[in-house]
Formats: sequence, C-alpha cells, structure tokens
Amino acid sequence: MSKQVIALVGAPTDIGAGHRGASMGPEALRVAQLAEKLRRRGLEVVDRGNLHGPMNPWQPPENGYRHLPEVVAWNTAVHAAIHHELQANRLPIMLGGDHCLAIGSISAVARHCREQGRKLRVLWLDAHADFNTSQVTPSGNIHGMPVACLCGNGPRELVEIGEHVPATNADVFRQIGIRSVDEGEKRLVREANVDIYDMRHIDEVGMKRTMEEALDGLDADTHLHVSFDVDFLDPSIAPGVGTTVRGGPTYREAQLCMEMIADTGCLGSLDIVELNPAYDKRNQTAKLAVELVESLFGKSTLMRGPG
Ligand code: HAR
Ligand code: MN
Ligand code: MN
Ligand code: MN
Repeated sequence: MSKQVIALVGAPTDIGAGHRGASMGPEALRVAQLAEKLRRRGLEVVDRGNLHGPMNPWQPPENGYRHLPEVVAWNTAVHAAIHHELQANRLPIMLGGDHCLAIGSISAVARHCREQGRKLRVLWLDAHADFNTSQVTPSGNIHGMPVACLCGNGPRELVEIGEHVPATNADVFRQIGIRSVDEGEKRLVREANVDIYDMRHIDEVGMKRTMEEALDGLDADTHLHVSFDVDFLDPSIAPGVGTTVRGGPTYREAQLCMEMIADTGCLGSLDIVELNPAYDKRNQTAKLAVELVESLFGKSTLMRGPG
C-alpha cells in the first residue's frame, strides 16, 4: 500500500456548543503548527482549508434543539468533505469546531467502512458521553448529542446524514475519560450499553489496562476513528475549552493513551474538537493537542521505536 496522505479539513463553527469560540479552533491548530509537526515526522499533509456554513445565530432551543438547521448544514458539509478524502485514500483530520461535527465525520467514516467491507471502531476521548436527546438534554446544545444521533437517536435531519440509518451503532464506540454525564443521559447510555471507561475506571485500573480493553479485538480489517474532544484532558493542562470538567487524564496518561492507539497501526481518521482559543492563554491548549496528535501518529516520548 502506498504511503497514506493526511488531509486537514477545517470546520470553523461553534454552532452546537453552549459557549462561543470553538469556531477559532482550526486556526489555533494551524498556528500551533499541526501540519508542520506531522510533516517533520515524515508524513505527507495537505491542508484543505476551511469548510463554509451558516453563522451562529445564538438563539435559544426550539423543540429541544439549538440551531438545528445550521447544525444540519455544517454536518452535511463535513460529511461530504470527509467522505471525499477517505474515498481518495487519504487520512482525514477534521479540525473543529464543536463536537456536533462528529455526526458528519463519523457518518462519513461509517459509510466508507460499509462501502469497503471494513469494520469500524470509534474511540471517543471526552469528559462527556454526548448521548443526550431532545427529551433529556439540559441545554439543547447539539454538541451534547452526537453519539446518540449516530446511533439513530436524534432528529431525522441529523440521523439521516450519510444515507444509512442509523449511521452506526453503540457497539462500535469505546468512550474514555468520561466524568460528566447528565441524569437522563445516564439512563440512555445504560440502555444502549455504551462501553464507557470513565475516570473511575482509569483511576482503578490505570490508563494502560483501560486502553488495552478499549483497543481489544482490533485487526487489520478495522478502521479506527479517534474523536478527540480536547475537554478529555484535565483542565489544569488544557484550559482552552468551553466546558472544563476537573479530574481528567494527566499529561502522561494522555500521552500513553495516544501512544497505545498509535501502536495499533489501525488509525484511519481523527476529529480534534472543542478547542476554544477564547478560553486559552498563549495557545497552550492547541500546542498540547498538537503534541498529543504527534504521539497519535507515532512520536513516542520515550526511546522506543522510530521516534
Ligand atoms: N452534557 C451537557 C449538555 O448536553 C454538556 C455536554 C457537551 N459538552 C461538550 N461535549 N463539550 O462533549 O449540554
Ligand atoms: Mn464531546
Ligand atoms: Mn467510500
Ligand atoms: Mn466534552
């Protein structure tokens, strides 16, 4: 197989979030030299620039959803762009933007896997389960709903992005770092039997065993998608997000997580979402995210392998 090219796709919007500013995420990642750092690792990287979509009208929820038509428009654009890159055998990195955009990216990845007869595994690195519905959401913010939508539990317009309904199912997800789940959402994740490695689990068994469990069963036919919500990280190292939740993975735990994913050799696509430069200082959170993504692409901080 020829060397895989990485394609950066910017989606500068905070349309699904409860705080403004994630729209600046793609540029912050570019300023932190995401492309250059990956190229320094010998990888080929093309930057597709930014997708376009509606402005954030900053309206209250309607029927349990904030900005539903705008969220649909952005996700439709993301789906098309990510599927296009996968089709051309490139490894897409979606630069968010808030986490509602994972509906577009993961539905595209799931569609591509179906077309290629490949298995899908999604690692959802996040403080939040993002499994809310309009009935149980405390906010109406759709960035709290993408996993539910991808599993068919959401508004028709979002559930149908990507043709196949549902786009995927709860079995493919492994959620890591979870420490904030709303009351009604707890019942939904239990009913759907989502595989959640919460912070309690990481405290008890450590990141190493957690990742062994989450990555168990991958093989050469598995496409691994990583959906990296930057609020996964402890806020002491990653303050540049809209919804910080204390008690997240440390710098070393996050590095180990990324290194163990790299070791699988299965990584096929990535989202970097919820980075919010309006809450950051000196772009430190973007720089950390870039450092972790370097590890995800095989840069070990230890003296192992070709690092
Ligand atoms: N659970 C809360 C809600 O639905 C907040 C969750 C969204 N926050 C995120 N996504 N950053 O992971 O409103
Ligand atoms: Mn999230
Ligand atoms: Mn395809
Ligand atoms: Mn989150």
